[in-house]
Amino acid sequence: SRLCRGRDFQIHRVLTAFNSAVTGEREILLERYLEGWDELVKFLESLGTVIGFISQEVKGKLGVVRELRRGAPATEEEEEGGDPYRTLRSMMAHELRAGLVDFRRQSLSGCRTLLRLHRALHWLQLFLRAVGRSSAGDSMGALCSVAYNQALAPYHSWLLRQAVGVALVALPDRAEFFRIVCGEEEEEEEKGEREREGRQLLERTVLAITRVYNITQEAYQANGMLDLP
Ligand code: 1Q0
Repeated sequence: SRLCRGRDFQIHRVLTAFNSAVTGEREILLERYLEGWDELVKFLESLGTVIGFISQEVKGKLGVVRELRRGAPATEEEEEGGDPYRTLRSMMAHELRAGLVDFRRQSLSGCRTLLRLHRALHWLQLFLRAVGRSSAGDSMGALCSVAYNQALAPYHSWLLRQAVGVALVALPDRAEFFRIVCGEEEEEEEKGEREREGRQLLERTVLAITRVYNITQEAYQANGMLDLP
């Protein structure tokens, strides 16, 4: 069932990954960033087949960045730092230097690929914040689509927006959502406690994601890469 597969997902792993993705020098460690997404994919996969095309899309993007990373030997100038895909900024510098970033057409760069994940992280930030503030009976689909319309829809075709609208109808209700986030409650009386814990964890996760999002946004802005095709 949905719940059994959902047990695999651990929100604290999302929190840990995104927290440890940021270094003291405000660098984003790509491996940690991708690990945060790996955990989010588990959540998506627990939602079943209608959402399937969304988790396929995310897995595809993660695969592209990892593939580029595997295939990129450090150039001489980069030798010192080793892996050019270690951090977001080193990836940007490396891909710009290697001429991999195309500002006019679609290309297969880590920069344009991660930009898609970055926009999706904006959606997630808005959505989770709304979930944290929601009350019993609120529709997850509605919260989701408000965030979607703000953060992602402007970058999607009309056809895709319709498909997303259909997929959102299949979202679990709020109670099940919190069950996935907090784990299953054994006793009815523990429910309130679980929800408080869940909300707290959600809040900390939103903060971690927001920090990663803001630093990433600055880096894209500084390189004039916010609109990469
Ligand atoms: C929880 C429900 C998820 C609802 C997802 C909202 C809408 C997502 C729409 C995704 C459409 C994907 C189809 C392909 C789109 C691409 O064309 C597009 C652009 O790429 P490109 O190469 O064509 O230029 N790709 C994207 O825009 C990437 C979008 C990925 C969206 C992924 C969002 C899913 C995030 C999921 C994490 C959910 C965890 C929530 C709960 C955590 C626990 C508290």
